[in-house]
Amino acid sequence: MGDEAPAAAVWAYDGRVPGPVIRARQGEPLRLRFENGLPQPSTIHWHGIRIDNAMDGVAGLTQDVVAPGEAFDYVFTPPDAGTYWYHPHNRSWEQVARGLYGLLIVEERKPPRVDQDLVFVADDWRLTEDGQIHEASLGHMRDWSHAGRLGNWLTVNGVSQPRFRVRSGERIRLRLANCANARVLHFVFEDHEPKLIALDGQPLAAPRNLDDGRVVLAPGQRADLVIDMHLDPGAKAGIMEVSNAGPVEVARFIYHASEIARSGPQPPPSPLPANPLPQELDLEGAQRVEVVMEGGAMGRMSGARHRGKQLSMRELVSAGQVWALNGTAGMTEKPLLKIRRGQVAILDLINETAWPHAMHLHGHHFREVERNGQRLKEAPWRDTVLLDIEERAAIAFLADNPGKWMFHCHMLEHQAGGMTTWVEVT
Ligand SMILES: [Cu+2]
Repeated sequence: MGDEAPAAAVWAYDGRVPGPVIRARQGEPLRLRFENGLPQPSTIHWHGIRIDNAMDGVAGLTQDVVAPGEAFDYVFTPPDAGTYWYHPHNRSWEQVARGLYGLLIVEERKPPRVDQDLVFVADDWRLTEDGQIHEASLGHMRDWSHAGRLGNWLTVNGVSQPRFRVRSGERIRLRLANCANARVLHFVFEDHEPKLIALDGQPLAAPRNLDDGRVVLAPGQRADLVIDMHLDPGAKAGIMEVSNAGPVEVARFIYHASEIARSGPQPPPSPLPANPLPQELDLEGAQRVEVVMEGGAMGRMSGARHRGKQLSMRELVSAGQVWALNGTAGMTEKPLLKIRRGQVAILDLINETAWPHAMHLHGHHFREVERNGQRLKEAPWRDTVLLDIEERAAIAFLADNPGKWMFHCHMLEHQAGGMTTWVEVT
């Protein structure tokens, strides 16, 4: 990757990719007007916000599409502080690929003290040789039935290899988000030891070191880090993406040549203030449902229901459907789970496919309570969970937000290709 790539023609919020960083305050109403200047209907989904259902932005489930030339007012009060993001929830596989996404930061009432609060919004673009969005492959079934639309050009904050200017001795907060359609990103920080303080917007009980020295983000996931810039003035250090054969530098810290913010080590970072999530989940009394994930290339699926009809694999493919949850491709009339408000739900996710998937629940955060048969205790709160090939995970959440909530793969081609369902909290 060089710096010479021409700017690609994109679809953008307020003319920018990523869209503007929206800063909100925890517990204070936010009012946003979406005016659709696209050639297609769209909506905006506020990913990770435990939002009023009517504001969740899911075309066909929580609202009608916003036609070209029309507008929609999103008004909601974010209950949780943290790092969230927004993107269309109509033809997301195309609209996100074209550049429609941005960060939504909900500030803590008492933010932790850092010298810089920086964003790191990653994307994986598929570009043509002359640096334009590869349009011919949008909607390509081969992508849909395999890993999704993987790109050939990684950007951070909309550019290739941005420089983050820092001073020796500074403490920074770095908010990472994976806004790629389908690629799972693995970041490694040269010569620095980040502490993880939040995942998917939700604070960890205690800051901790990175597992295997890397941040792994599936599409849709976020991580907040605190990094102490302990190198000498004039130093440089790369941030590498290492999911491919060799590491690729995607961004770089550049230390000021002479300025020193402070010298000597700093005390370890404190945990972020907790958000108003449940203290405990009563798993004994939970309503439990299996979610069998099937389909895709090299899968065992021979057919599935789609729009009320049992279809063969061939018929499914011609309907653009290649994945299924519990034997159904695409949305069902009835929810996967109907649950009374205040009850705990457990979803047993069983990945019977030859591909990883990033399952995203709307309107709630959940805790993973089992992974491949192993019980987990006090796992971090998340809104998106990555399951590797043939993995199983059980996730639990308190169904405290009434409405109709999507549950789908956030590899956007998998979602569009059938891996989508919903739960209803009554
Ligand atoms: Cu998937």
